[in-house]
Amino acid sequence: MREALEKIRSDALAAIAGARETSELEALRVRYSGKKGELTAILKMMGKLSAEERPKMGQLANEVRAALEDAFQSRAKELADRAMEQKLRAETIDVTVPAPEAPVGHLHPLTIVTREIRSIFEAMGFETVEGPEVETDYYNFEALNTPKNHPARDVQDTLYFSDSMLLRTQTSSVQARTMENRRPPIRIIAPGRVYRSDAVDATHSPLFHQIEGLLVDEGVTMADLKGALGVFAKGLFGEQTAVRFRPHHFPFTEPSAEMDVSCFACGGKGCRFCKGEGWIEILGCGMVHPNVLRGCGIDPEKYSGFAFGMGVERVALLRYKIDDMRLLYENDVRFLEQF
Ligand code: 2NM
Repeated sequence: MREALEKIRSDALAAIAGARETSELEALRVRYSGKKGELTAILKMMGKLSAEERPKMGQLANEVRAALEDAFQSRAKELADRAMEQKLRAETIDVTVPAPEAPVGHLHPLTIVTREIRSIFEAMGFETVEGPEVETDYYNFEALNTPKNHPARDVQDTLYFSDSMLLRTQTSSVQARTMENRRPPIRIIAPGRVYRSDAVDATHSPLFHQIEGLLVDEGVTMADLKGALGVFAKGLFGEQTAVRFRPHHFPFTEPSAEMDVSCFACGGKGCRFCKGEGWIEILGCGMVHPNVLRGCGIDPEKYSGFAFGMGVERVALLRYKIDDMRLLYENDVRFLEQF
């Protein structure tokens, strides 16, 4: 029996030390220490021993059982530790790895330019107002001193729904509505979509965007117009920008002018960009016609004002040196993601 116990001890300890899995270890426990295990079988035979042998064998058997129990426990702990270590290693997260870059959208160049122009005028105290794109003949033309026979009213240029309803051709209609509803001082800009009966090409589109501005108060003169628009030009194209005004004609302003800015590509020397001129036309402007003020309920004897209007597409094309307006409407991501 001694040999049998010793053999169980050395076999079991070796097997336990070699167990690679918890399940393997559990099988060994059943094999040696389980109810029908090898060690258990020997313990059951104790009763058959002589009174002299029994205590010695009993002691040895207890030693073996305790040794196996220890070995099972420490091996089980080793295996559990190793499994945990492997799991941790497999699940390690390197928090210093840079996250994959999320794709971000881009502002449309027209949005960028519109916001820039708005913020320059808002810094000068102008408030942004909006109005309907489907307009009446009255606000789009009549209130703006544009007579019935004026060429701008021609169906060649204007998109009509009926004799009296149309798609606005300019955002001045918003300003006529504002003058009717408010008393001076008035300082507003009106950005928005406008429509013309034009075919699409590199510089034309039946839908485009305008920003028009209006300032009405007592004692407003052409000097105020030149000052405000000079500040605007420097704000948009840089401090070195010079402006010049050329006489022009609009039905809603008198006198009227077009404003040029010194070429921001060559600084005024003349280049491919300004076609050798040194100047680039940027907007139309003028002193609000007394008929317009009167028609909107503002006394032209007491008040005067200046107004201006510009195409946002034109400014964006110049600003970003884009040579075809259609690029602004195609929404090709390869174009848009450059802004
Ligand atoms: C322009 C050029 C000159 C203009 C006039 C008005 C109003 F409503 F006050 F009469 N708003 N905008 C104006 C003046 C617009 O665009 C080229």
